[in-house]
Amino acid sequence: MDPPSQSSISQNNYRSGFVAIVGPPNVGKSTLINSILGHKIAITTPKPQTTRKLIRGILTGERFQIVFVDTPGIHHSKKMLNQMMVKIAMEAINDVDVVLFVIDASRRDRGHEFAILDMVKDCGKPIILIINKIDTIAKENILPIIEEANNIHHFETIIPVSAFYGDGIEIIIDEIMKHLEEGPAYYDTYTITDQGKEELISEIIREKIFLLAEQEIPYSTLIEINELKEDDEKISLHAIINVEKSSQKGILIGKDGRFITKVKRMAIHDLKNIYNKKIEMHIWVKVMRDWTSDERKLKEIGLWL
Ligand SMILES: Nc1nc2c(ncn2[C@@H]2O[C@H](COP(=O)(O)OP(=O)(O)O)[C@@H](O)[C@H]2O)c(=O)[nH]1
Ligand SMILES: [Mg+2]
Repeated sequence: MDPPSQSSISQNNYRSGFVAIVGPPNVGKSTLINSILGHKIAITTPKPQTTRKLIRGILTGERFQIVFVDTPGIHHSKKMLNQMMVKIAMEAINDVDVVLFVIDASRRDRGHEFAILDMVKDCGKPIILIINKIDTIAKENILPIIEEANNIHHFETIIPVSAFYGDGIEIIIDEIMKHLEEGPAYYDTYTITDQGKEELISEIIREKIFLLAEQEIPYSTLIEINELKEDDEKISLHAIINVEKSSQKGILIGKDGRFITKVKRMAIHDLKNIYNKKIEMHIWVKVMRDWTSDERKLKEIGLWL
């Protein structure tokens, strides 16, 4: 069957809108967008401040299109790069119809999460509270979290989910639908993300560095993809991994290049699955001194508002 044309789907009560996924770092925002879409478009790691930019994921149904926006975690930080990431997340709220505020059920203390909510709650948009990671707690402990949340803010609704296991995801979609107005499809029906291939590939490499490297190294990496070539069977590319200091460069390459080889192997493994093609990757590690506190550099790479 041919896909419906743009003009035919914008008629007949077709609904569409934008939804921001916001919250503190590490609560599972990126896992949630991947779970909703059924595709990995955003990287996820056990470490905070993984997501740097806005990532759009598009869910298209028979009669609707929802554009989800994954955002960097909102937190307090003195670092210039982190402050920019928070600003990017806060600004994203202005452009959406619905906000999903995500918290982590496994945390014992809600104080921090509710302090972040305080920064968001007067945005004038309907806010749906998502209590994520319910797989990590006993069922009877969910209700007290809901009660606590109800005392803090009047949410449109509160939905307990496990983004990791895909529990509760359909309920989120149903709730969002209640807030969507009639509107056109903004993206063609087969698009699932607005990220270019270069962006997604550099994110996958960054994810592997987050998973393998210690401490500040993943936060100091900036990846550029060059010479991307693709045919029916193969994708080939050059990746430049920039770090802030030469000591970091040494660690990232590793003894006899072992560390970087592992990063490369893991990234290739994922990319093969994503694109169903052979991947040929050349990696270089370079030093771009102190780029995370360099206004000019941040502007150049679009991490500046
Ligand atoms: N147990 C469990 N872990 C989760 C769930 N959702 C996310 N995580 C984990 O929480 C960590 C942070 O997830 P991520 O999506 O990167 O969080 P973000 O910083 O809010 O985008 C990762 O290790 C995820 O695997 C969930 O529903 N259950
Ligand atoms: Mg994230």
